[in-house]
Amino acid sequence: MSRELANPVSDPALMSVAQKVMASEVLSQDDGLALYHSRDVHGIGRLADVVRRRLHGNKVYFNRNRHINYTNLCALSCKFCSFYRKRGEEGAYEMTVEQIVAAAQEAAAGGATEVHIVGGLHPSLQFHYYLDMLRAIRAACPQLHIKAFTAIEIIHFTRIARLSLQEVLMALRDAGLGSLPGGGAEIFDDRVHDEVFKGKVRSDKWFAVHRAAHRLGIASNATMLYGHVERPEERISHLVKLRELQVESLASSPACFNCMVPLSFIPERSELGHLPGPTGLTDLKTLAIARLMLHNIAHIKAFWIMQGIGLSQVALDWGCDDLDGTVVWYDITKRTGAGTTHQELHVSDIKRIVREPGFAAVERDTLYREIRRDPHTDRVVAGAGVD
Ligand code: V47
Repeated sequence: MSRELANPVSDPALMSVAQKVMASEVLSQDDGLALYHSRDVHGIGRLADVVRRRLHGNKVYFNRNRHINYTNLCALSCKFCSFYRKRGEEGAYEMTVEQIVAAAQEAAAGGATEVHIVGGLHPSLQFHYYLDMLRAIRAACPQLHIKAFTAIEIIHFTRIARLSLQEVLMALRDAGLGSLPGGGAEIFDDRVHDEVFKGKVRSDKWFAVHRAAHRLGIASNATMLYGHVERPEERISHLVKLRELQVESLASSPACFNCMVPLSFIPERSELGHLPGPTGLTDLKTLAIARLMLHNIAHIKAFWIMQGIGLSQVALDWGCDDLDGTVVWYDITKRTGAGTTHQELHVSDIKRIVREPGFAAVERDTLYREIRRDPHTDRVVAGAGVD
C-alpha cells in the first residue's frame, strides 16, 4: 500500500473519517460536515479516489448523447434559473414534435445512443404532446434510449392529465421513456426551497416520483444544485436523503439511482446573479463528498457543462467516474458568452481529457453497459445500445 493510502489525510480532524472510508463504513452526517469544514482538500480527494477505484478501477465513463430542451416556457420563476421565459417574452420558444424528432434523428445519425430531454413547465401543452414526442422518437430512432423529464415535469403531467403518478409513468414508459434524469432536486430543504424556488413542489414530491419510477423498473439519476444560498449541513442532509431512498430501492425495487450529478450553480443572468457562485475548491470538495457519502450510488458525474471542462478533468481524481457526454446543444445554462447554446465535446476530446491523467475512457449507454464500436464504421458492435 502506498504511503498516501496508509494515511490519506493530513488534517487530524479527518482521521476517524479516513478510518471509516478505509474500512468501507457508511459515513454519518457529522462525518460529512467534518469533510466540508476541513481545508485538506487533497486528503478529501484521496479518500474519494479510494472509493471510486474500489468501484470502477481506472475507468471513466462517457456517452454519446444529445440534450434537447424542448421549451423554456415555464409556469415557475425559480430565482436560480436563467432559462425560463414567460409567453411573449423575448427568447421564449417551444419545439414542435417534428423538430424534436429531427434533432433526435440527427443525434442518432451522428452515433448517439441517448437523448436527454427536459424543459420548462409549459403552461398549455397537453399530455398527448409528451406522449407523441416519445412515440415519434421511438418510431424514428428505435435504437436511442430516451432519458426524459425531471420529477417536476412528471408532477406537472399528473396535474394536466389528471392521472396518478404511477399512471403517468406507465403511459410515458409505454410511449418510449427509458429512464429519468436527476434534475429538479435542487436542495432538499424547506428553508432553501422557500428562499430560491418557492412555487416548485417540495422535496417529498421529487422523492415520490423517483420512488414510483424505481418500483416500476425505471432507473433514474439524482442531482444537487449547490453553491447558492444553501449551507454545508443542508448539502449533507440532501445526500443522506438520497442514499436513504437508494437503500429502499435496492432492497425492494427493480431499479434504483444509477448516478449522482452535483450541479455547480452558475449565477449569471439569474435572479441570484449577485451571488459569487461556488469556487473551484467547493466544486472539488462537493464532488468528492458526494462520492464519500453516497456509498450506495454507483456513479458520480462531473457534468462538464456546469463544472467546466478543466475542473471536470481534475474531478476525475476527486471521486468522479463519469463526464456525461457529447451533449451538443444545452440551453439551461452556459458558462461564458451570451451567444449560441451549441456546447459540444467531441468524443476525441473526451478521450483526451480522460487519458491525460491516466484513466481509461469507456463509452457506456444510459444504463452504464459498456459499448464497443467497430473502429472502421464507428457502429455499435457490442454492448446494449437498445433496451
Ligand atoms: O434541475 C438550473 C439546474 C438542472 C442552473 O440526470 C442550474 O444525468 C446551475 O438535472 N446553474 C437540469 N445549474 C440539469 C440536470 C442534469 C444535467 C446533466 C445530467 C443529468 C443527469 C441531469 O439544472 C435543473 C437545475 O437544478 N440548473 N439553473 C444554474 N443557473
